[in-house]
Amino acid sequence: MVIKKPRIVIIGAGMAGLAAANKLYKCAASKELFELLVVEGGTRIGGRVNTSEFCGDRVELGATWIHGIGGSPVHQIAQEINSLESEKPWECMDSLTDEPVTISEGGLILNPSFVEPINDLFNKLMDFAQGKSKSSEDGISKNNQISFSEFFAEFLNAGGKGSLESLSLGSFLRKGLEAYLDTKKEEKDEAFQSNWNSKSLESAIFSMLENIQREYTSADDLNKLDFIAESEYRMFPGEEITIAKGYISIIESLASVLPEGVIQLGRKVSRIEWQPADVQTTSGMENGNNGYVSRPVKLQFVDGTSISADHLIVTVSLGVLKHGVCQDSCLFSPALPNCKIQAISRLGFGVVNKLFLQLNSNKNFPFLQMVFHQQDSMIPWWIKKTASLSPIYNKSNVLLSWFAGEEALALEMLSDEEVLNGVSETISNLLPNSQSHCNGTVSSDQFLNKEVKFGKVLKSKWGTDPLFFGSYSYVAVGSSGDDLDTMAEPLPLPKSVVNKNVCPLQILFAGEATHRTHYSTTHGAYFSGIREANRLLQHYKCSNDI
Ligand SMILES: Cc1cc2nc3c(=O)[nH]c(=O)nc-3n(C[C@H](O)[C@H](O)[C@H](O)COP(=O)(O)OP(=O)(O)OC[C@H]3O[C@@H](n4cnc5c(N)ncnc54)[C@H](O)[C@@H]3O)c2cc1C
Ligand SMILES: *[C@@H]1O[C@H](CO)[C@@H](O)[C@H](O)[C@H]1NC(C)=O
Ligand SMILES: *[C@@H]1O[C@H](CO)[C@@H](O)[C@H](O)[C@H]1NC(C)=O
Ligand SMILES: CC(=O)N[C@H]1CO[C@H](CO)[C@@H](O)[C@@H]1O
Repeated sequence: MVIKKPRIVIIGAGMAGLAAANKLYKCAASKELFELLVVEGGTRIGGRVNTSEFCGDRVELGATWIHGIGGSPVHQIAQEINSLESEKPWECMDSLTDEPVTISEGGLILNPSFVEPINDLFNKLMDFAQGKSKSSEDGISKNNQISFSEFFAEFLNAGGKGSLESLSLGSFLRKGLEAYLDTKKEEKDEAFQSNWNSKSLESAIFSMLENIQREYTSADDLNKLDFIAESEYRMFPGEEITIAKGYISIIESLASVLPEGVIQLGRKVSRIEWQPADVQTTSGMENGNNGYVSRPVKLQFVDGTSISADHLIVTVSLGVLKHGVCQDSCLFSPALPNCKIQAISRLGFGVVNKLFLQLNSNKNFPFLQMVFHQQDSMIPWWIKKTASLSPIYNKSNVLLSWFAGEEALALEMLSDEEVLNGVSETISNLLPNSQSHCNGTVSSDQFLNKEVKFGKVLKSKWGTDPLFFGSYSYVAVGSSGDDLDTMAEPLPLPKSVVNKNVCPLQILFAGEATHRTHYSTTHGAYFSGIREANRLLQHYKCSNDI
């Protein structure tokens, strides 16, 4: 009698899928216990990890940073495989340690002493939102005696906003700025050149900082970010660093334990059939005397082929799920339970893209922070919410900018020529006139008044790629951390598995958007993959200590 081993299929060879496969495979007993398969729709492994090369430098088109090295499993792997050093130049962003040069539209170079207080204000507001400082000692500005708790109480009372439930990070930040500017009302509103006065300039610097936050979160508009969830998000302590041998080295390390053939590329799943409690069919579910066990899950691929599985781990992005459950082409049959559909549609999934430019002229391009007019700007709209343009390491001739939201999506549609024209226009607006300095002196003129010429262009395209439909998830106003937990629940939902005939754990969910406190990151994806692997290992009582 032939008893087939349980077959586990994982959809997606990104961080979550490969972490799960690695864990399942490494559990010694599982080699005997399971048949394991990873099906990937793309032609490469890595998913949103996409290390590439540009002008001889190693660059990341997707995941870039290890967000805090203390306790990060990604950092641990990077150390183990010696990935933090490299002969070949990489996107190490050490120029970040240099003082940024902040220039506003029209060519006004801003003295750090002018930028610093706004930076301070912004950081304190963010610390408060993230629950790092609830103490009333932290005034919103050193000079002003407003305490955060007072400010916050006032803020909640104002405008009938009352309930925390619908509070967005964006409106909280803006109120903070208003409160700050109000306390400075007495001071003379100095007029500077290029249609700036101190208030509009402070406000524009604040916007630049908000735009950095848009890139961190992928939220097109900070008013869409849930305020409460902000304090649930966890960061690892310690430095934030990039990976010298590339993020892909982590992925390759996870994949390296899997025997050939386990990962199948170019296998895009078009339909997932499963057997929830209420449409239970009896055919072949019993382990009959013929030894044949029919598997409850069936996968159909775009090329018309199909495969069955006992357990499926779905790691596709929230963007793919949003398309899969809400549009006419339904990925799941029967449809997912309503609570899942609700969570998928409520949670946010935004677009973040990176733009790399080859610099053909002067190699001393600064770490440039760009402050633009909110209205009446001369800058192309898709650049106006970009906060910085900087070399990827000291004196590199590769420059990098990050884009978020609508602007990031627009970037994907632009031709290289349109991108170069827009950036050149912006640079010549900022740089050539930069002789007069707002309140102070300028440290270095070496990069000024020199012609800036660009060569090649490389950009990511996460928004339009149908294997992703975006970059990473965020907790949108109207959703909550509970939705992230709902995302992680296996199917059939445990409460419906009362009937002995229903196969448990048919569809499991991993991926960054299933992690309540580390969503949006590679380590969140990693943890989620391990979590689902453990769920199956426990189910099969496979010893877990490796
Ligand atoms: C521009 C950018 C910058 C980022 N920066 C950072 C950073 O600095 N630090 C950080 O920690 N994180 C960062 N992230 C986030 C990080 O990359 C992701 O959170 C993480 O890689 C997600 O892994 P995952 O396994 O959950 O999903 P994915 O990597 O998306 O893996 C899912 C896989 O499923 C495949 N797939 C999709 N649909 C199908 C289908 N129908 N059939 C078969 N296969 C399918 C996809 O091709 C993909 O390979 C960034 C992401 C982007 C886009
Ligand atoms: C980068 O170069 C500048 C001068 O060109 C130097 O002052 C600075 O220390 C360098 N930074 C690093 C991290 O090497
Ligand atoms: C991944 O990188 C390659 C270049 O190496 C690029 O062509 C591709 O568009 C990138 N994928 C996405 C989604 O940006
Ligand atoms: C040169 C100059 O005017 N410097 C002033 C810049 O602003 C700070 C406070 O914001 C003053 O202390 C400096 O005197």
